[in-house]
Amino acid sequence: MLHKLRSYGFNARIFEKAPHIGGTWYWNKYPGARCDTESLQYSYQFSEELQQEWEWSEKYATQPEILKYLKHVEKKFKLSESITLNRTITDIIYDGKAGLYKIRSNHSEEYYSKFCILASGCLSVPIKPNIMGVENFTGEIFQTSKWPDKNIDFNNKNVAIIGTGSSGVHVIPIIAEYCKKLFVLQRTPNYAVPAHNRKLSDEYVKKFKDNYKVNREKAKKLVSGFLTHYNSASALEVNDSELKREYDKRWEAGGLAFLAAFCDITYNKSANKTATDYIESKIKEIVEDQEIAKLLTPNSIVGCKRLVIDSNYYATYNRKNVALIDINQEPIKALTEKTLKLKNIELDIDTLILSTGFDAMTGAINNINIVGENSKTLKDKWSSGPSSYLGLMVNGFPNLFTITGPGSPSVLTNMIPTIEQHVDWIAECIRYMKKRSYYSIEANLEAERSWVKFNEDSARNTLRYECKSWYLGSNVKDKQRIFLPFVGGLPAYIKKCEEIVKNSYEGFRFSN
Ligand code: NA7
Repeated sequence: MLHKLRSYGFNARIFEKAPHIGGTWYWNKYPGARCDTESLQYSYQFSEELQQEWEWSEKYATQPEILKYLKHVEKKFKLSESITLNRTITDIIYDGKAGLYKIRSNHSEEYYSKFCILASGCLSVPIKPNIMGVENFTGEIFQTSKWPDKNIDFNNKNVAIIGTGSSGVHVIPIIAEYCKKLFVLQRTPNYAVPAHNRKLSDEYVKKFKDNYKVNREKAKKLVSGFLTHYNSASALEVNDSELKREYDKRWEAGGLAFLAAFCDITYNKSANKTATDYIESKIKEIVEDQEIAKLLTPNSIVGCKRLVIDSNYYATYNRKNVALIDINQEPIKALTEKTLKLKNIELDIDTLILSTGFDAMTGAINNINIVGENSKTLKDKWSSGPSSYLGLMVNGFPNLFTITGPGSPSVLTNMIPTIEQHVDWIAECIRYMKKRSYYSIEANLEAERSWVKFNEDSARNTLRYECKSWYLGSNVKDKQRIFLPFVGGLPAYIKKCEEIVKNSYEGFRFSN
């Protein structure tokens, strides 16, 4: 965004809470942290030179490699001079008379800006459980989402981990290799399919890079925004051997493309059951102890929660030093100096790891006191659930944009191209305003309401409401249940954004 605005001749500055750039890829530096989207696609496309010169080493990049890439981008485009690190923005207050936002930081600084763009992340506010007696614990507690910048020695340590989402599934097999004993405290099992991560071959990279532009264009026409083969056949129309052949192929290839094995997996319960039956048979096959296999089996809808991409997760439960504990049977009671007390068991532990998720999509925005027209706060406006036109702007908050805000495809798609689409849209909008001497832009209430309703109705036509997930806000106490990302896929969303622009920014109003 900064690079784009600068290239259009605007003044811009980034404020970043962390002491380092990188966002998600700075904070989540736990062992095993890796992207679940292929590295050649999980990267910027705004510069052909950048995408040609950067060399990804693996199919799924590790956190350190992505952070290195982001630092390279920062250096290449000389961004650091316009980035202020270690700044938490506390208030963003609209002054209608001046037509400016007053932006305050935790360093008691005040800045004034005509436009304000929130790029505060979809998964950037971690949540953690309240465990009684936590202050008495003499061991160490780590959160995957706030992992310290140092090597942690797990040798000879008894470790407990809470949370078996993507982060937990990534970190568990790695720590299990080093620690004395690993207790995995599971509340809900997740479906995981293998990553089959590998070094990228020179031939593969060359072929992909030779066709980068074409590949990117093709990806934009797919619902997820990443290039993969979407099978147009229904899971209910093929016979058992065809079904198995397709799932075997997807399992062997690895990755999120498993959900594209058939066109109706995410829409039709019976079709979905063919996929869950397949994964469940794999769990039974991999995990030796069938009682543990049963505990790891979700008996749910695959793709309702985020599908987890794993490396060696299920096989880790065949290790003698790993124990799986169902906290529905054995709820966590308290921490003492050296133990984690469950209902009937006491675990002697040195280290506790929390991988308990995030207040997704609205957490970071709601952490800022954002005040719009008529002194109305965004938090108040969103008290019965977030509403936004396209996940880009909110009525009552002129000149305030969100990148991948609630109501945008964001987390259901390949994040980087999705972010770039927002960046382009916002930059073009500001340039359009400048050319016409418009001072402000604001989303119309009606357009906003109908977009929220459209997304909510669309989500209810899928299987997304069949489970509790952070997509719905159900992992945060008292958070309104609304389907947060746009479910209609990237092509439909891009088309809508383009049509709006063609129709002189339909659904927005400008003023001068
Ligand atoms: P997730 O996917 O939200 O997973 C969090 C996990 O923590 C999940 O298994 C939760 O169980 C569990 N959890 C949360 N709170 C508790 C408490 N209080 N007690 C026990 N267990 C708890 O977060 P991740 O960081 O793994 O992944 C987030 C995204 O990052 C992921 O989807 C990818 O897009 C990358 P629950 O299912 O709520 O019962």
